[in-house]
Amino acid sequence: MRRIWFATSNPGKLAEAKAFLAGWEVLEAPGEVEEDQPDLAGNAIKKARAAAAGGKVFAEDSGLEVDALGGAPGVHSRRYAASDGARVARLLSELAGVPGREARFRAVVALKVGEDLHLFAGSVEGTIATEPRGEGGFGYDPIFIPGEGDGRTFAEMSREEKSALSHRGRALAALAAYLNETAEP
Ligand code: ITT
Repeated sequence: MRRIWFATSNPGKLAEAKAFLAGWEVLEAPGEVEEDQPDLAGNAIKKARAAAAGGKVFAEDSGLEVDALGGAPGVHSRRYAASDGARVARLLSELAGVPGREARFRAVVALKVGEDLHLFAGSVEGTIATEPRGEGGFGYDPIFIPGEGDGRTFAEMSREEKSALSHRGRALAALAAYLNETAEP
């Protein structure tokens, strides 16, 4: 099977990517870096470059932008608090009493092939729920309601349902199309 490395330490992201890249063996590449770049693309490139893997390797950086908070937590989504539960709690408390709960997830995938880099982006518009709902997914999924869905949060959907609408699903679909077009049989 064709092989590709994913430089991530997030098991939720890895599971989503494996489901997308059918026909590819997706291996987790070790390598933690400081995510100190000003935007998602910069961090994704930094993670892909730092990965201890040869051949094809990709990394992804993602974040949740809340309009009423001026786009926060955005590129700082992981550093917003120490755990998924604490991140969700902080966001809900920042939004208490604030009118307007529009938000979007964004993801940028950086694929490194030798010295070449290719970027694939995806986003999904939605709103922030007033309380967490659902057990699936990870991160902010229990409070994100995609606008193109049926009112359920991402955490109330199956992985397939989430990926059909999500920022990462869109970026991964573009990555998969590129890989399948360019890889040798
Ligand atoms: P890496 O090892 O791949 O860097 P990470 O968890 O550190 O994994 P990021 O630096 O890209 O990932 O941080 C993105 C954060 O944004 C992530 O920890 C979640 O809190 C949140 N996030 C990203 N995508 C999400 C999704 O699909 N659902 C819910 N939360 C998400």
